[in-house]
Amino acid sequence: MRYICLGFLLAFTFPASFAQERIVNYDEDKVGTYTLPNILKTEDGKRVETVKVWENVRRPQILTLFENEVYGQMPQNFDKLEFSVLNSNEKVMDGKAHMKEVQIEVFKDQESVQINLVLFVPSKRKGPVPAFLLINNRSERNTAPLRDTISGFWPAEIVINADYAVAAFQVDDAAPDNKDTYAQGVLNLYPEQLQKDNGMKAIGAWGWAASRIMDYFEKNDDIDASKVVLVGHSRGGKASLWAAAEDPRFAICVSNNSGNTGAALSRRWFGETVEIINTSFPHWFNENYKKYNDKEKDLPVDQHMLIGLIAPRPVYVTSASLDLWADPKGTFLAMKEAEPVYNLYDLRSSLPSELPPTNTPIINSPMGYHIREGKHNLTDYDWSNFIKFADFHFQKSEE
Ligand code: GTR
Repeated sequence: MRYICLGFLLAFTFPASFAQERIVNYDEDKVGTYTLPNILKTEDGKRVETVKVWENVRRPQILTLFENEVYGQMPQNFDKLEFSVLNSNEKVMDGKAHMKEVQIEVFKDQESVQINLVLFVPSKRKGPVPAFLLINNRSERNTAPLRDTISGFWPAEIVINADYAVAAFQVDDAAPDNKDTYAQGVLNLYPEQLQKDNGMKAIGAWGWAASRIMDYFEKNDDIDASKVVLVGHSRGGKASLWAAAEDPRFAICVSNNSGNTGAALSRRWFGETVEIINTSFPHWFNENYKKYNDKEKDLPVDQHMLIGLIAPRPVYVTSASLDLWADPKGTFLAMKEAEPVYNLYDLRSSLPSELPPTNTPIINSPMGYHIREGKHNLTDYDWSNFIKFADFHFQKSEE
């Protein structure tokens, strides 16, 4: 194996099981050179110069590559959707918000799956409001409807004070985050996916669930479904990118500290690698993706192309300075490499040419980014920038 040692970092930056078995590269000098697949060249070798060719030819090619080789298919057929309000309280957060717990049940053939949504809507709204939706990959305590726990992972009060609705669902409702049980959820509706090398797995199921919540938002008069910001952290941030790539109804995508097979370039081979992620989490990506273990250079895509699939919609990506496992530099470079797609739409990003200093967010731009000082996490600081980014884009579009 070709792992390189930087011993003292290992104990702090990646899971202990891997520290014992594998050595990970954290040395910028060892990254070497790599060639990314050309985001603007069609499979028959033509350069993409117009939005039309991008949307009709290249974008579908890239989406299919990600489905077949990385995240799996995302079937959208089902028999019916039912929404039930399980709990509602019109006066929470000192009267500032209306809380609802909603169960979204999706039926197909003889099966169904239930996705539970926690939703707060600002009381002083005059009409439908824009909303933030978090894919919650951590404990449900972070999204407590009673607000008996308050954490930076989902600071609902801050979002309500900024006049947005704020919602969250727990990934386990869609696919338990476990290699033995991930199929007990959305995949009950699509058992054939389990037989395919390009079949959906957990991250695809989480993205699918986000789309069903969008179906609900479209029917909810309190929510402006044309202004929904999808947020995910880490493995949830991989899912937010994938969901926004698959479902153009998400107006803005936020991917926080998403790292390998999220917003970071795989070919840099810095921090977590494709082999490591596929070995630790065999239930996240499709079977075909395992062909690329230790063979990143054979991938027909890299992660800048996932970001490019979100264009022309605004995308906000973050890193944390101590989170080398998720490769901050490779994350920023993936954003830069996706810029040409935004340029096709005449959208110019304000991203600098090099990784910006910590805590200097780039907000007024179709592609936003910050590297927060500190460790791998989702915090009030991150959310305050997501809100600024949404304010910038939503207010601008109303002018
Ligand atoms: C790590 C994993 C990362 C990231 C992270 C998380 O163990 O290696 O890819 O997703 O978990 O979700 O916090």
